[in-house]
Amino acid sequence: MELEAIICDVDGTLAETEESHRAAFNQAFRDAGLPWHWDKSLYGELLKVTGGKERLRHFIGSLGIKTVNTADPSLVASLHERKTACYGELVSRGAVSLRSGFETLIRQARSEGVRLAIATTTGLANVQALLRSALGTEGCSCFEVIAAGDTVAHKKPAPDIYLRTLAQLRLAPRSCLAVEDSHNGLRAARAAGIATLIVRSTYSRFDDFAGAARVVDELDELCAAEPPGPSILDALRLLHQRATRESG
Ligand code: XBP
Ligand code: MG
Repeated sequence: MELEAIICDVDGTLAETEESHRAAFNQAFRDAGLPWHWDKSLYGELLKVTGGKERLRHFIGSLGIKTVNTADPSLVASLHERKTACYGELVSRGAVSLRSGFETLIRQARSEGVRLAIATTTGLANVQALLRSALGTEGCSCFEVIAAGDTVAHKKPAPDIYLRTLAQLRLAPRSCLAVEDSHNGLRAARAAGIATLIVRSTYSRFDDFAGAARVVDELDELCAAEPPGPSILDALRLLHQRATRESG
């Protein structure tokens, strides 16, 4: 079966964004006068909960009822709004760039007519900020579908965001390949019936990737340098072909 579309996750996959998300959460806490700080180790644990608002709710819940402010129902919304603004500023200042190989893949896919889409947990504003900063003003138009954030009822590991992306592309799961970095992302894509390539990220390095079509540390690993191997896009086509053949 021919590969018709590549569906990319954003956080951890297209770019190593999580340190900027973490910095933005911490800035929002400081701005609100809260004595909270998420260090790398705590953030690694908190990442098991996908979605910034959901992560905040989970963290506040874990503090217990005695903590000040936590009874305020608008706390999560206002912290997340501030966090999103801080993240946008960081990204527009160039704090985040695309991971190795993705710009090449995007160019190859566009020139060879393979459709590109995004299925992510983060908000649309964050995706747009990243694509503009990394690929210029036309960055967003590289992706035919951008399915983001709160457009679905259940975030990853639920398949909802992938099912929405497939519906918008009007494609069957078997004609697509997902590119993800995390266990939750893999579960979401697989539950939607999509073969999945894992490009491990800083925070997901030790996740369980059973069920992935392949696991690499960087996209360029897919094409051996000597002798000249396939292009990244051709390597993805081969991977997709093999994965769909194996699944019957
Ligand atoms: C990424 C996330 C995101 C970001 C925060 O998950 O969980 O929530 O950490 O973004 P995935 P928001 O890569 O699996 O899509 O604060 O905008 O939700
Ligand atoms: Mg991710």
